[in-house]
Amino acid sequence: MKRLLSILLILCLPLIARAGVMMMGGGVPEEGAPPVTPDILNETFEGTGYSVPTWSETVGSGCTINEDYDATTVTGAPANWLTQCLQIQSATLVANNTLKYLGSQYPITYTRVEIIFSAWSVASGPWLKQILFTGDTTGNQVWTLSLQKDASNNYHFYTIHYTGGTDVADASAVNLALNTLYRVEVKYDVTNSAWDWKINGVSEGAAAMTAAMRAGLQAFRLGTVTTSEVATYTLYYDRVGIDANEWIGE
Ligand SMILES: [Ca+2]
Ligand SMILES: [Ca+2]
Repeated sequence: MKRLLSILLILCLPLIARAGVMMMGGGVPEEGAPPVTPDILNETFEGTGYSVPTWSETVGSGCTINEDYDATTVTGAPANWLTQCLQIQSATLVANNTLKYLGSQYPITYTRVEIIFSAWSVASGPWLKQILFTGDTTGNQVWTLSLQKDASNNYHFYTIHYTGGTDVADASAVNLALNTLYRVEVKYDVTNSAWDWKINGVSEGAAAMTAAMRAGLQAFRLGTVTTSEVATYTLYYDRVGIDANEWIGE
């Protein structure tokens, strides 16, 4: 009998523990709960074409944009990239990008993009290549993400954001490697005058913003935008999200 009670107790322990968590917290997420689902944009590239309408592509001569690329063949891609991701190959001095308008201009945005480079071919640093552009309703630059090659030929992420009536640049000290996943997250919060950006969950420099700021974010472009930097690269994007309230996270 005693043995039977012990077995029953062991079998019931997970239920007792779960009930305890629910009683304690109410809002405490259960273990294994899904991460934040982005409420403005949630693009995973699954299925034929884009997973969210409507993107418009500008494919440069000799370049590739493929939103149906087999994610399982990308070195460094995690399981949650699932079956498809976005591949962008840029040849040289041409614009090569895919653009989406968010439908409204959002004063608070938390953006997440996951990026893997499989090739970058340039002569020598210093050098800069914009790989993500965000704009307001009239197309003014809000913030951008670039790949920087410094004078020592190390690669970094590099941001520019608009605050105090000007473009402010910020280079990360994190040295990047090929075939490696990077989760880049950016907060541009006009309502609370706050800026921050993270690489793999680590802040690269939170800062207060001052007027004039851009009113908000509406245009969102992945890939090469400007045509002034000579370089070629192959990169992959996935799990592109924008949320109006909070960091999306991993
Ligand atoms: Ca697809
Ligand atoms: Ca995917």
